[in-house]
Amino acid sequence: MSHYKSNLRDIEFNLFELFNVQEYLGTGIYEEMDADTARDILAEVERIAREDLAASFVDADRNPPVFDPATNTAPVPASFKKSYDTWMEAGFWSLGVPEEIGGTTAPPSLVWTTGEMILGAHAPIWMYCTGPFMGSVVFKNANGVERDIKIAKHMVERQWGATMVLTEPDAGSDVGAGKTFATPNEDGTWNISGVKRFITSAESDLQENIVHLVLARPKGVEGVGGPGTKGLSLFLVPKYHFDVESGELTGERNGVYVTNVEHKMGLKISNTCEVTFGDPQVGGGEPARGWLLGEVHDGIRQMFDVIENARMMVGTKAIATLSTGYLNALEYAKERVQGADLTQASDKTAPRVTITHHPDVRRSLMTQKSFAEAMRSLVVYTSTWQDKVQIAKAAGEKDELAEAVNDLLLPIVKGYGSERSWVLLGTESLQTFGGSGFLQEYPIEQYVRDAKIDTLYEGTTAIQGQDFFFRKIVKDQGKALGHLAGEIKAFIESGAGNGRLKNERELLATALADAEAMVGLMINDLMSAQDEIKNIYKVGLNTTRLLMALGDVVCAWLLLRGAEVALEKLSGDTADKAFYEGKVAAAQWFAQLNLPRISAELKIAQDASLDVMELDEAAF
Ligand code: ST9
Repeated sequence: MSHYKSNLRDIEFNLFELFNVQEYLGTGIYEEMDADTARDILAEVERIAREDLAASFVDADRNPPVFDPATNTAPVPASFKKSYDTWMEAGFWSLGVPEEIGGTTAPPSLVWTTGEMILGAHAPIWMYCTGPFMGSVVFKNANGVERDIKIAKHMVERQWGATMVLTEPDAGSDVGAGKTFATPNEDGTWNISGVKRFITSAESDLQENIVHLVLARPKGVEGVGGPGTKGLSLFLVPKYHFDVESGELTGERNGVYVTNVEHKMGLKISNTCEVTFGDPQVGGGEPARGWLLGEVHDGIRQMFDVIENARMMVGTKAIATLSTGYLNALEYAKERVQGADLTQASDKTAPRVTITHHPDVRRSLMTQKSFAEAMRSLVVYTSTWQDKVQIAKAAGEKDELAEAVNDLLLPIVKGYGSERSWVLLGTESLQTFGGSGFLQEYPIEQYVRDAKIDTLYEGTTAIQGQDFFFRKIVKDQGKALGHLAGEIKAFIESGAGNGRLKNERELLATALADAEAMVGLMINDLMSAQDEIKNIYKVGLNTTRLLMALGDVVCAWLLLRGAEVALEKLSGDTADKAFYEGKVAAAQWFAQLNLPRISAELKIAQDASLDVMELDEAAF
């Protein structure tokens, strides 16, 4: 039986009942992708995810790749290869990749909802198969250079692997501290030298070739390669050399070798590699040759095309895992008989009941359900803004508002989504199983181990909090936040829910006002830092708090919007009564339990003092 429990009903609710994507599916650039086609794709992906991709979930964890230093290889187990091949043969990986390089036009809202199911069933399959997606980034940044467009096409058509190569042993969050450098050759290629760390999918036996997208500092050219991220350029460095015209491998190895594979807490099938470039002592000692993509010093901007997509992926992965964790916990709770109903607790002869009868188990299950469904809505809502960006782009326009709102939401999806999911998986989903949750007999312990990384890679939660405040609010001059707050206020004032959601709309109004006050407070602290620089620490003490608080506000709002739709359905004839009642209950639960806490968070933010920063290190 599959470990993976999908929630296709709720995915379709979000797409077609809440956000109404059918209004633009089947039209314009999505002419070939109407709502029926999208539903068929979702149903087939759900089947493949549950039956084929989930099949190798346990084996891949128990028998992870072993690094062989003699050959610099780390092959994956046969079970995983079978799942991977099934996914590649199904062809849905091409959704969202531009048609010009061999992909299939699809709205991001469809890409991320199919993505939820792959990521929930077996995330590393998605992570190993992102070569064609990275081909899109190469295509986008090729600046019309034929060579790079051809490389992008080979990446798609030949289904090569690809990696994002930023991190170094001493340059993690601080990418600009990277020392890997690149020197130009006369033939237009560059030689890359250095050691990178924590590189996902840099080695496996799944693809014929891997193209590494490497940030390095150009050297030996006057005036380039300065310090920080702005001195970095992006290079395409293949594992094997190939003929650029045909894509055929030449048989020559490039001097880029995996020199270690990390031993990790979870997500073990996903090879996390140390990669050494151009070291004469490593492999055959060949130079690591690559091509510069676009212009020098554009590397960090180009790499953020990858990072933004990867941050969305990580948040979606975490949330997908919470959803299947909850549904596994629910199934167990419905069957597990333990103890008497609390109203009969003193009667030792009272019948024993399933644990769903116990108040604390109901509290836990509804907490899991409400967060899983809230954050799914957050992912789908965010992806509908990406749809708008894509539609405008296809019309030769730029939807600046959609770009800014998407940018604002990304750290919430990634930072808030991963934190809430990982904590709830450990404290609630696993806990529902009692001691059995600690056993490998059930999937939850692996979910917990596999989901922890989501708060760490692609920018830790601290980085997400800083990005959210300094870049997405302050640098944006509050435009996207102002728009979002405006939408939430319109909902609060709308009378949505016909009286049934009155209390929750009031809770939302207070929480939004508190979150806005927190933003105001932090902006004041930031301004005052111009006179007293240490006040910047007060901002730094609150960035993660603000991210989590606004995440709660946005999630509550999205659930309440869903509840409004559900109440409308319940007012007529519906065969789906339990589903819609569940939507209303989850929204009310989320609002009642989480929104009042934002007032306390504001108070904590207001009371932030510099004491902790002034404390001697020795006192810690
Ligand atoms: C990793 C791998 O963790 C994990 C698993 C990967 C799984 C693989 C799967 C990948 C799938 C991906 C497929 C892709 C396909 C795409 C398809 C598309 C259809 N937003 O603030 P400044 C830029 S890898 C956008 O001064 P610092 C911007 O250009 C490791 N851009 O930064 C800016 O210039 P300007 C992950 C942003 O102080 C410039 O950077 N590592 C954003 O120099 C400088 O900005 C990390 O994530 C943004 N949010 O450097 C690093 N932010 O201002 C975490 C910055 O002129 N660290 N830019 O516009 C950080 O993010 C740091 O904040 C820092 C700071 C490095 C940016």
